[in-house]
Amino acid sequence: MTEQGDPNPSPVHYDRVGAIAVIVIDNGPVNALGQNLRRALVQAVDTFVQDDAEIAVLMGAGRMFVGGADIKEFGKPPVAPDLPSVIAHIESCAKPIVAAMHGNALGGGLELALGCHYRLAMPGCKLGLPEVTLGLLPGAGGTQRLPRLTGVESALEFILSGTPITAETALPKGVIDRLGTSDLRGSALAFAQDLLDRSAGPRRVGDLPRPAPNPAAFAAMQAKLAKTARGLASPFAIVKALQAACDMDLTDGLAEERRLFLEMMQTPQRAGLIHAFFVERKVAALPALEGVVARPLRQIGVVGGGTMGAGIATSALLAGYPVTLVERDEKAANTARTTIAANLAAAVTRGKLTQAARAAILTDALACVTDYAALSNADLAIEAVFESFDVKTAVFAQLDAVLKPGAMLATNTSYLDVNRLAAATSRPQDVIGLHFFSPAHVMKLLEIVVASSTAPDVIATAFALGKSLGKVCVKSGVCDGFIGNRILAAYRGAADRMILQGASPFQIDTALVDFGFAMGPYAVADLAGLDIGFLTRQRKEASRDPRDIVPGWADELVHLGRLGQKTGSGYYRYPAGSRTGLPDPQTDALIAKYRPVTSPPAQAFTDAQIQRRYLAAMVNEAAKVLHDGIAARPLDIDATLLFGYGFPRHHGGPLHWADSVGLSGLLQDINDWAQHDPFFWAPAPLLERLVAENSLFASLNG
Ligand code: 3H9
Repeated sequence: MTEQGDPNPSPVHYDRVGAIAVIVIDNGPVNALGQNLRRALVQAVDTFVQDDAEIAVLMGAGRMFVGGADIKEFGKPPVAPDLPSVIAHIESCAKPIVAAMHGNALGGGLELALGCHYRLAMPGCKLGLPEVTLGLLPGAGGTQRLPRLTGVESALEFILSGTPITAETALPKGVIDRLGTSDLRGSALAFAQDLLDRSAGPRRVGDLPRPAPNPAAFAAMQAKLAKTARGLASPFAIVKALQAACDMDLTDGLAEERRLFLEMMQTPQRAGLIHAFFVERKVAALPALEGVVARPLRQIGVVGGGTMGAGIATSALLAGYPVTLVERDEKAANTARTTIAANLAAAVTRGKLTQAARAAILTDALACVTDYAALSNADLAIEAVFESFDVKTAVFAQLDAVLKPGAMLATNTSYLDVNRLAAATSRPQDVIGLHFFSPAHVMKLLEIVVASSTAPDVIATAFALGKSLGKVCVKSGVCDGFIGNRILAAYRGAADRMILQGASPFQIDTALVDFGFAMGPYAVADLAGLDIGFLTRQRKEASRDPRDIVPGWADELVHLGRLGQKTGSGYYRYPAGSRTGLPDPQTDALIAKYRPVTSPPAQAFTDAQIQRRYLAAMVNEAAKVLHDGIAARPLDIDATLLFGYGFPRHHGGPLHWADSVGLSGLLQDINDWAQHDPFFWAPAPLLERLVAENSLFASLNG
């Protein structure tokens, strides 16, 4: 515990208020239960046992009670004391201990509170067991103690969802005993005093009877998981642990939980999910921007009110920015307003906004106009007009003329040369790319495309904006497609090549769904509309390398009017009104015409082969993107694919996946495929270097 002037202050403070001992966890930023803290907690309980205090309250300093076990320790050998024994030490204490929670009580944090004898939480405090989102299960008694309090069905749903509930919701469920009032310490002391006045002794959740078994609930959950958690391990381990809670006494149930927890800890899924957790947080930490002050952002302008522009405006409005949207005429401006109003109504339905707040936004914060002059006060204007260099430069010229000095110009282009767009203005230092993904108010990824002329404080402002919009921001350099669409072109190319060699779209999609993608590339193409790919191919025609292949079958589908879901057929057939595609023999017959009759012969691919080629193409191109300096770190690429392209989170991102399966084997395969198709499968120099050095992409994350 803390000694004054100690250079290594203890993560736990102990003091007394009369007969009440106050134990404060102080291990910022999230009071994670690392080894030092666990040891200090045991010492604090021992001090409490030995002194004459009659009751103790346990609370957190800073923003929260406890954010959970220390995730940074995972994957390393466990160090004593482990969390289950710390909690057992607390639960077995002969004098009562009260947990007083605020902010967050997550994972091991909530389990710690469940080991205490009484629980109070401040209004709005979030209580959750999010271990499933990390490929784990609660491993410090949560699966055994929680169902003793709430019943097994409720605990099963809560733990499998991983989603926290508020203190207000937790109270009637019996997870907490009391809601705090104004301040944490005052509420905690008042509760402890009440307990003292009632001579309340320790009351152990572990002493409660086993929860009543509920075979129907288990069967229903198993059936649900078979569909929703296919390929994942930890949801099924959670079900087993809760079954143990019903079937075993506390000691055996805890042992079974620990066994399952340690088993999950060894899975690649756990490593992938925890990599994704850290990537999401590290991606915006750019050493080059340290100390750079962002420009003020009070008023945002958007040009273009189509799906993308309206989505960007919605996102900014939801974050509290006033937005002025410019359209070319009254009719278009009204349509944009209607789209935004509908987006905001959907946000109300999702519980993100109140009706009153929506009404206030539409009245006070949004202006849809036709005159660029309305942007004279904007600090940033984002154009989201038709994807053409000429159209966008014309819009930038108008913006350049009306925006005040120091105001930023952003383009939402998904492939145009931002360097050239910037050079066409009088303020290239103020120009940046903000590549939102559709729908812009929903999708998490924001590619921040930095031109060679962009000023550092403009980059910092873009990151600050993205953070306030709740986006995962990735810095990209300028190239065709930036990070994400450039890599997408490569793995789509690999899929098309497999089609030429005998695989069907259905087979490819099925194999990739099996890998964990929500949809395969051909189902996605049908959803987006095949005309989009067609236009991209036309755009690239002039610069296409003659050695590249063109999926003529995709062009032919477009010529036949098979544009995907919106026309009832594309790669798949969509029976009236259905959004689920059925494999279509006509598509297969059409594709067959494009396959070479002779070399290389049609191949039958296994699912594993399809997955490996698709991912190898992704990794190879990602290594080229890194080598070219378009992405600064492998984690930027993992974030891009995870948050914008549906890469399955439990694989951690393509470069984490590559490290985990082994780079030398991947390079070997790429070299083998290059024998037949040296143009497409040219190995990335960076991949070759990493293999030669026996190194990993992770070594480049800094
Ligand atoms: C568990 O508990 C297992 C047990 O059942 C059994 C054990 C035997 N550990 O997110 P933020 C870092 S599993 C280590 O920006 P916020 C984070 O990386 C765990 N570090 O703050 C960041 O570092 P940096 C179950 C952690 O206010 C900094 O703290 N718990 C941990 O937006 C600030 O984080 C969870 O899954 C951690 N547990 O959100 C909860 N958590 O500054 C995971 C955070 O270097 N955590 N860091 O980038 C969260 O959901 C959010 O961090 C939280 C705060 C809501 C707590």
